[in-house]
Amino acid sequence: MAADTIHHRTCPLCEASCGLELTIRDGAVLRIRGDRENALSKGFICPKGSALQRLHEDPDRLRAPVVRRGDDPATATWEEVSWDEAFAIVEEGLRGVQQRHGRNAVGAYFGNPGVHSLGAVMFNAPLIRAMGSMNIFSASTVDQMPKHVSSGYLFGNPLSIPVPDLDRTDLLLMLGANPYESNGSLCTAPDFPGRMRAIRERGGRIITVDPRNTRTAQNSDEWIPIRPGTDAHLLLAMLSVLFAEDLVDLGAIAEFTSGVAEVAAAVEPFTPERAAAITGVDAATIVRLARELAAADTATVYGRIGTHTVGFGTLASWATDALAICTGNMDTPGGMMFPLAAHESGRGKGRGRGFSTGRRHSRVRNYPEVRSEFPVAALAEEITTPGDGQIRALITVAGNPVLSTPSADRLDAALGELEFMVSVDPWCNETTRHANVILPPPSALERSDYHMAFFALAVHNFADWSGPLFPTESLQESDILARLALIVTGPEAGTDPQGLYDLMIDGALQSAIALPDSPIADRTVADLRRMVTADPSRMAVDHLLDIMIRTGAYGDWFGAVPDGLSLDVLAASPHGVDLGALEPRLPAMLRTASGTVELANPAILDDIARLDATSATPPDPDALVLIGRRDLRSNNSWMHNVNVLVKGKERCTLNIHPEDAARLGLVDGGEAEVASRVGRVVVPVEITGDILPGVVSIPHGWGHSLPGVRAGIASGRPGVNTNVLTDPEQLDPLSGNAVLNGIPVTVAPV
Ligand SMILES: Nc1nc2c(c(=O)[nH]1)N[C@H]1C(S)=C(S)[C@@H](COP(=O)(O)OP(=O)(O)OC[C@H]3O[C@@H](n4cnc5c(=O)[nH]c(N)nc54)[C@H](O)[C@@H]3O)O[C@H]1N2
Ligand SMILES: Nc1nc2c(c(=O)[nH]1)N[C@H]1C(S)=C(S)[C@@H](COP(=O)(O)OP(=O)(O)OC[C@H]3O[C@@H](n4cnc5c(=O)[nH]c(N)nc54)[C@H](O)[C@@H]3O)O[C@H]1N2
Ligand code: SF4
Ligand SMILES: [Mo]
Repeated sequence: MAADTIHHRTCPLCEASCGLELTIRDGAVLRIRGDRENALSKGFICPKGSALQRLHEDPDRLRAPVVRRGDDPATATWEEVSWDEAFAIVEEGLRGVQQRHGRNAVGAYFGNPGVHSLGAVMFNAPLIRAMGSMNIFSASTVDQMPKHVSSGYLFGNPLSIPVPDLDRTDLLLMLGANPYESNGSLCTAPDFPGRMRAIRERGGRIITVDPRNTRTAQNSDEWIPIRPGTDAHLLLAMLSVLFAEDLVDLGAIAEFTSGVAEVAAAVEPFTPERAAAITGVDAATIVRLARELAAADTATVYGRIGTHTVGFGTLASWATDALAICTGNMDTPGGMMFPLAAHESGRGKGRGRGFSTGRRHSRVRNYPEVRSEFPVAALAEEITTPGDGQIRALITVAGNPVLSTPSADRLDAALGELEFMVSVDPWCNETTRHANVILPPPSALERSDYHMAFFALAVHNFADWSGPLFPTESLQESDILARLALIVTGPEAGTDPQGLYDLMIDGALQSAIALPDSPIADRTVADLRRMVTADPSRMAVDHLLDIMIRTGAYGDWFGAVPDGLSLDVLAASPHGVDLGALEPRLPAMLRTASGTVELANPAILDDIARLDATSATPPDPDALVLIGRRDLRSNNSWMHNVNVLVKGKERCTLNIHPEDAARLGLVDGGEAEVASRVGRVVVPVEITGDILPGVVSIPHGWGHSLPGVRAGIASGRPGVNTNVLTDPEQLDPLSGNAVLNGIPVTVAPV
């Protein structure tokens, strides 16, 4: 018997990006533990991390491309084919639609796990460019798009997202986030709960604003219950208190911040008394919160899903950052800070073109493009509404919009009307069952990992790369996406992804050589390309990553900077590389046209006026609104086929307060029908005092009972699809983000 071997890699399953230690025996994973020597996660692991191996071993996970035979998902069969056969069918399908209906007739949806897969992170963009279609959608518009838009307006770059400096702050004000279950989002902080404990142990305070008394709220110093969808009122009222009491002090960023006076005037009507009537948070508490924020030595204001997936998501997102700015807590240790990841250049002139939206509009409901996407809430209508530009073929990559997007049943029906659909996905699920061809990428243990998006959001600068643990016969995700890009480009593009890789590698090297003051100005592309591609075990994504890292903020510039980073250095550092505590990055990273932090972008001021105008309606005391929730052992829609994660008590339940349950005649464990403007579901009732009266909650990502889903365990514990209830007409107009929290519903016993 061979000796056990140890392998280290980053867990790709959520944003926390924990370091894992895998013990391998006889070619299989024997055990997965947290890597205690990992510089960022220090041994932390959650129950999902150890399930990585079960996902890899899941018999329902596709290992080869499959082609659907039959039109009805309930009776269709799937035939395994070779990669070449699969791509031939995809070519005929996609090019046929392009020829018959034009380029906009091929649409695409990109889902969340793509952001966790290096192949998709690198090759979704080339695929989108090659499509030349305006019909691009993603999970961003059921998630964080409001943050991109507010960052775009404030800092000129939608990717400049400040994170709370958890390890140094004295005050964490958290809204609409539940890191005890989610492990944190737009804030990569493995062991978020441990970091929260540390804040309190060093004498700091944590205040959590949430309609539910979550585990996060329970482990805070204070829980402030709030009516769903009203955070913008609370936050604007806090700003108005700061101005009214002369507590505004911008600190070091004052000299390059503009628009303070305009904001002061705009927030004036939002008094604490007015906000109290709308939010349910009393006026004295609002005043105290503003004063506490101003008085704290250092403070952070961190808002997530609950503040973003609402009708004023962008405004609420802006207001969290505006509060940090106005209290001197932006871009300073212990406040909100900008990470600098190893693949980022960190260069910048401190100004740029700024951010705007609306270069194009969606065909049916005229929504503006935001970051070159349309709201996913508009996907179904773009498929079903005839006319020029109607979507007739769809590419999905790492997404399950039939469970994750508003009015999901309507989208489910719409997918059945497509002329052709191809999905890049390891499972045949609620969405991909509609595909003509499913192209499965390898498992997370068969690929390279570098958590690019999330190291750029980490509370401590850090880098970690790992190569594949197991070999695979399958194509890498980059190969699949590159082949798709070539197909949609047209016959002239050929079929060899290597051509695309060479183009991208040479292009990246050429730009690095051409940079002003480039340390490699005297080198040639050919010479550098040889260095990057020397190791035959590395793949295209590794080559591209190596270039980014070597020419990044900590890079070795191909030897020009001694002791700098390269992929070789990361490969030799199984526990990751500690790149130090976060450091101030303003004003160099600004990309606004004015070269200032633009507090008072006209779009934001207009939205403040919109909030002012719409807040007249007082909440109806008898009405119920629906919100979501997350559970530590789940992850959106796709980890319910792992028995250790789903066994035990039913988790897809309706949480309701005892008073509401009594009033409506609901009993714990009984069933309730929940109905919204657009749909209805029947769901088991779970009565709990940990939710506000007037608010009910159902988690998303469930509803695996649809015919044709190939997931044995998930189908046995299907739950219901809460997105049958969410309303595609309800959007945050600035970002196109769907409203997923605060949906008016009625509830009745069954
Ligand atoms: N009501 C309500 N709805 C919500 C939310 C909510 O809070 N409430 N949250 C929203 C949020 S934040 C998000 S991010 C979305 C998620 O929405 P989606 O991204 O649409 O859905 P996921 O459930 O993440 O499904 C991911 C798909 O990726 C596949 N997959 C897994 N790993 C890989 C891989 O390595 N490569 C590829 N190609 N595919 C892979 C899975 O099989 C699955 O089909 O849901 C949103 N929907
Ligand atoms: N275990 C697990 N982890 C996950 C995921 C998962 O599905 N399961 N999904 C991952 C993804 S894609 C994401 S984006 C992140 C999300 O990470 P988080 O943002 O932490 O998401 P949630 O746990 O849903 O927490 C949102 C909280 O907002 C509250 N809320 C709802 N409406 C409002 C409101 O109007 N105002 C306020 N203040 N609060 C409100 C809800 O009660 C809930 O407690 O989690 C990631 N991690
Ligand atoms: S917290 Fe996230 S990254 Fe860490 S082990 Fe769990 S799923 Fe993986
Ligand atoms: Mo998400």
